[in-house]
Amino acid sequence: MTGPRSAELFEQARALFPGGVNSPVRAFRAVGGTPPFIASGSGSTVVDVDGRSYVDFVGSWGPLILGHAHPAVVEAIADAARGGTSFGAPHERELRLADLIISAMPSIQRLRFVSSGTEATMSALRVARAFTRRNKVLKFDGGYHGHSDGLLVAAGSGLLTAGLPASEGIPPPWAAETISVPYNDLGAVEAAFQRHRGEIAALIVEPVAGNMGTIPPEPAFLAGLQELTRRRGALLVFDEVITGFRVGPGGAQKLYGVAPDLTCLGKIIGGGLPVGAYGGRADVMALVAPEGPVYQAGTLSGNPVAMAAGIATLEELTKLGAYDRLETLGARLASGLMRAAGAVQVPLGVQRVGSMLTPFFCETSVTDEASAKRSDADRYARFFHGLLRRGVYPPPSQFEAWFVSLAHTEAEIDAVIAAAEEALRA
Ligand code: HOZ
Repeated sequence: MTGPRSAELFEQARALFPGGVNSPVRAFRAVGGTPPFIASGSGSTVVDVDGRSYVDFVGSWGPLILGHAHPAVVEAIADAARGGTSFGAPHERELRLADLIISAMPSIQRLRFVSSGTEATMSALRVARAFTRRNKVLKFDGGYHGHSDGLLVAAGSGLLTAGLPASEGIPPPWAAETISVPYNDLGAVEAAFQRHRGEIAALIVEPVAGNMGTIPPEPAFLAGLQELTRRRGALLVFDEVITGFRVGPGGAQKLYGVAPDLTCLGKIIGGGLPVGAYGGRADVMALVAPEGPVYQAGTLSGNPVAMAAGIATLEELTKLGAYDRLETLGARLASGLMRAAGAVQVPLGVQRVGSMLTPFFCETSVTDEASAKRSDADRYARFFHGLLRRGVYPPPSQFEAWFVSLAHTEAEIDAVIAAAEEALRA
């Protein structure tokens, strides 16, 4: 049960916003109940308007790798804001953030800042279509790449959570330009290229799936995608909105040693403010306006305050040992959750890459959307509420990733594991 003030605010919110929220998964439909309203966040903790505090594993769905209100980020934001909050004109911070990204991800030779991951993916695919002069896009079932029309086909995240097949309001001919096949299935990719010979402009993939819960790529999957796209004259687009600067400094592309043609970024590169980016091969990015014929623009693109938050975040992450620490904490949480489940004989498998992980309530490992759906989402919902009551805030859906930050401590994680065992026993 949420506290009385949260309940009251949610009632008011219901009249104002569809479902009471500004992004579906926040409404708790997948787990039942109503959400606490957050009053503040600091480090690993959020506090709601009823004064209850929670160890947070949502982390604003990934951006807050340093934790809430990190002093360096807050100072950078304040400093930038004092100098003007938006210019709609070039400024130096854009260059600094671009340098930090390009030096970490060499496949990105040139890039364009936008304001969200959705903008990044839809823009990247527009460029890919122009470059290849083809129309179709290949994606994976349960892969979520933002809410642009053509990508809401067999999509994950809130769509998977709500059990919706896709979205209404999308003209069928647009959706028909998107082909979706099972994740981790190279044979299905090959077959799709065969079926749509010469028609597929790009293959877009989350190199570690994060929007149907955390699903790592099987060995050789990403390299296989690279080989197939090259052979078939399509571009390989990595959606690293979640994994970029999360699974390692160079994202999943460095971790798995596969360089895509284009990369989409968001979340961490904005340090908790709205930023996205797409970039990659110089010859492809040369098509973007005003250099080329592919139009894409944005008043708040490269916003100085958002750039400052991103710079501060990426600079903190370059400090020695940041990713080793995230690995240590992520591993501690994952193994602790499995131990807790083992102690009470609940079938639970935790899938993890670095500091992103998902405990799936099922006996077998999860490799794609079909196997993710076999997990016991009702059991997850009970687990979620058991944790929430005990001061832990995991994602309100079985099909999302948990994010560990540098602000979490071993002691906190151990306390969360103890709370998890109690919640599973109850
Ligand atoms: N699409 C996000 C989860 N993968 C949720 C965004 C939000 O509700 O803030």
